[in-house]
Amino acid sequence: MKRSSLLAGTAAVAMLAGAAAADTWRYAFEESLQEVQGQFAQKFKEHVEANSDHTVQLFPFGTLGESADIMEQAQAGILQFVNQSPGFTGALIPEAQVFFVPYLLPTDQEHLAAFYEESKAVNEMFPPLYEEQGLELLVMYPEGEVAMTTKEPVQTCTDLDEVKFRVMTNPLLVESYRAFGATPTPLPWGEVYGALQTNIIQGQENPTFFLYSTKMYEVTDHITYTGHNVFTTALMANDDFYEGLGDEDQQLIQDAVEVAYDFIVEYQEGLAEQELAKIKEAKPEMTVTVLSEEERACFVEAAADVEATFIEMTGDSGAAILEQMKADLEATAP
Ligand code: 6CS
Repeated sequence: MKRSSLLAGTAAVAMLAGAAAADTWRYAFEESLQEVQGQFAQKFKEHVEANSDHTVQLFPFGTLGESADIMEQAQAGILQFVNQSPGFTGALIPEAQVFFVPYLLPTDQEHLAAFYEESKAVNEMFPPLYEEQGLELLVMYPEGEVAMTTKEPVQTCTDLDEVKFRVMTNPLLVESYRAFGATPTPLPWGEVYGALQTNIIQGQENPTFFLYSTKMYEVTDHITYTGHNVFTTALMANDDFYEGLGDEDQQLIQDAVEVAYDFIVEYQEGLAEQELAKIKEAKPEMTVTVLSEEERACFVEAAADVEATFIEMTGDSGAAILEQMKADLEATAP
């Protein structure tokens, strides 16, 4: 081959390699750009784009369907990244339902931040389980304590009698609300506002910022903090995509995740209080109740049954994760 055509060929290969290196990565999440998952995603994008030629294309809630749809798309490799909470992933990875054992996670934000970062259960035991589903688990992070919003006041478990309570499509979450005395009704998020409006359901749970941003106060009248859980979420990559990347790109992703994690922990300081004040301003008649220890007793009692159900559902694998999580929580306690 002539030297000139060899050089032209080399240049073409370099160009192609360059083109392949400057990819567009599609990243979907379950919330809007202004909500916690959206803030995390924007930080991730910012870091990737500032430190490489890649572009991250963000798909907020609704642009590609419901949570179940974006998970399917990520597993199929149509999306490179998906942020989905174990509230939905638990239907795919039974052990991920551990995040719905009531009163397992603390509500203290500092403790939580250290837990997700350092937990052996989260960072070593869960990744192989996600891998079996074609997913690289990149990080888990908290979105705040969940509160119930209902049409009637809730002071104790019996107040949930006959209440059709919306839960994410997660079998253990269904069992939790059954144990709390309600009639659990699993629904995708997109149906919740309408179902409350038409009285198909009479309650739902979510972190405070989400109660404000999604206007849950328009279709419910009472907010109750039982302290039974914190909303956990997770960022995953399609495993084939991730494994096919070079070391440099894998490191770039790990760094972007770390930057976004630190950012989102700080971002949420005081967020619940701030968003609750906005709810009160928008609807002064909304009642806000923090249950006392005595009032929580029946929810705490129910938690033991839910934990037993979790172990029944997941066997030795789930039991080992639960035990490790408890040890990790103890080790990271302030
Ligand atoms: O309840 C849900 O389904 C939704 N909650 C939050 C806080 N984020 C996304 C999720 O789909």
